Amino acid sequence: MRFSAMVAGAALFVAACGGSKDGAPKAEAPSTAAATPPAAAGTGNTVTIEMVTGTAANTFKFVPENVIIKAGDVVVFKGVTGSAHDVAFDKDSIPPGAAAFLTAAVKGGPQDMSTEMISDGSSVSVSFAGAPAGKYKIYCIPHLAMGMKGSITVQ
Ligand SMILES: [Cu+2]
Repeated sequence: MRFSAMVAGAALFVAACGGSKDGAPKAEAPSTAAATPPAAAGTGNTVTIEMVTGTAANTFKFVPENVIIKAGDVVVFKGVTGSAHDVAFDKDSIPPGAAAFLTAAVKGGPQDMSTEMISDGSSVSVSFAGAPAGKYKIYCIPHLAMGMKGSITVQ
């Protein structure tokens, strides 16, 4: 609403100036230019989250467990040690409006918003370009019971 009001105001301002000059109103051109949304801000940074199996029995984790990124960053989930892991986004905790983004960006797993199994040495990258800001909770499906969880906060 605020953006539309600004566009209307700019158009009126231009119309007032242009109209008094030569009698030909020029209100149309600036309104189309102003309607173009700004490009999604993104740093293009890459953040790696390793998926590891600890030395103690039944210890599986994301390292680091919690990361903070900016929209436009890419998160690489890398299998490092142990059995294969996957990454599932917790549908019940994602930010408003994030479902469509995640459904399109995270695929291949046994449920919506989850990746295929990632074995040692391989990785899956997820671009957060266009991701709504907020906290995204993640977990590894086979190791959820063992507490393999984490979060990605998009600023
Ligand atoms: Cu796992």
